[in-house]
Amino acid sequence: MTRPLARVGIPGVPPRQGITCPYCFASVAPQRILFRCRGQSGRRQGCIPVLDERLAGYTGSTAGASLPPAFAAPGRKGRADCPGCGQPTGNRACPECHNPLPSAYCDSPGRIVALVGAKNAGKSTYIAVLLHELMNRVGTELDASLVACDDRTIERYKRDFARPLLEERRLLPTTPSAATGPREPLVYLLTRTRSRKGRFSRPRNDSLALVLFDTAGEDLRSREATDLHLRYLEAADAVIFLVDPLELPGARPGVLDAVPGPRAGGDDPGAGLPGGDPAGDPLDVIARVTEVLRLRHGTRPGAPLPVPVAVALTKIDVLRPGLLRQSALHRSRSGQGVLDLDDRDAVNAQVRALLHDWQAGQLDTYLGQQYADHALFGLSALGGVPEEGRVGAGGVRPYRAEDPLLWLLYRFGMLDGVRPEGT
Ligand SMILES: Nc1nc2c(ncn2[C@@H]2O[C@H](COP(=O)(O)OP(=O)(O)O)[C@@H](O)[C@H]2O)c(=O)[nH]1
Ligand SMILES: [Mg+2]
Ligand SMILES: [Zn+2]
Ligand SMILES: [Zn+2]
Repeated sequence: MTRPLARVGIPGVPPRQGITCPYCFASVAPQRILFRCRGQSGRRQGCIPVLDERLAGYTGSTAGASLPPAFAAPGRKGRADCPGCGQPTGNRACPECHNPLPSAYCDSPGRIVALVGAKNAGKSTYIAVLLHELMNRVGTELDASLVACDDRTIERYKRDFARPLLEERRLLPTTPSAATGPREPLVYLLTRTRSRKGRFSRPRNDSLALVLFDTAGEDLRSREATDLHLRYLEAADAVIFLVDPLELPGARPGVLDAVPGPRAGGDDPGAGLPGGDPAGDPLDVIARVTEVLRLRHGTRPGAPLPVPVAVALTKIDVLRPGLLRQSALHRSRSGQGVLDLDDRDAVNAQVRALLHDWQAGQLDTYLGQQYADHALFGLSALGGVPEEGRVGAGGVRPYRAEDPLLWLLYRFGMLDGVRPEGT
């Protein structure tokens, strides 16, 4: 049976109207987006920095919140003159939280991709590796740039993700719950320039806002999940859902002997207990996310949600080699800057078969009932089983980590799909 995702030329998901701030998720009409003075620099005249209380309120700190003033103005072609100093500026800011909005994001409504998963599913590790891949190998392959939208994102990515995991090869610490500290997303803009067919067409830039919350599992569990997390999910145009195969009891026989049981040795009180923590059950977490998405889309209970969902089994390096040998998941992607739809179908079918073998077919059935479009993936961020809190001897060797994102780019019309066999 052909699933919708396998068809070439399916219409893309329609873009939303107006702009959703990727920091506070307010929906903002384009004419309400603020400008921010560029300030003084070298010989350029401009306003001096002052504390931006709105921004400080959002970040929970005055550090980095002293900036030249933000102001409302009609603007022309994305520019306006600062009422304070008279200098022109093209810098934009959200009228609600005063975070910077990249002008490319203001020009073409970007899409927001949200990443979710239970505690220990591998989110932090995946974020570290996916961003690194997009900034390097995959970015080159796609001819795409990945740019952090603010300085805090740059600093936090380095300090909390790249340096410990990729440089020092230490596993990342458990993400604290949002209740214990302010959490804000890492916000990136992924931009691809694509030439268009036709004599008079100019190349077009397509951009995607990658908004990555390293959500602690508890934040999705509790009914009183923080407001920001709910808005994050409600605003999502697509969801990447990470599932740890070690949380699926039926998968145990397929797991290498060297790999400890669910959450063994972790700081979770339920660590190592058979069945782990019921609230971390992947189907439960997906169901909670689905409830939130239904609030926004207001669809009838039975009607499928239009949000594309990529569901990825993480840590597939823990599976016995025999399980993957000569299979789609064992092959590498061709890496041609396109989505290979034959490969996509094969991986989707294999992951579906694995889920059914593991008595987790319900997961697939549920997704099929709830979402108009879901796709299954298998990936490994580390590429090998970690040992004693550290990345394995070979270093970080991600495997198919970018696949879910490539599929979403394809669904958004930002990446071509091909069938190499020419069917
Ligand atoms: N074998 C293997 N283990 C992984 C991989 N990614 C994460 N892990 C393990 O899963 C644990 C939890 O990962 P983490 O990213 O902190 O999960 P989070 O709670 O969802 O943010 C890590 O400490 C690693 O032990 C992977 O690609 N392969
Ligand atoms: Mg984490
Ligand atoms: Zn000024
Ligand atoms: Zn905002």
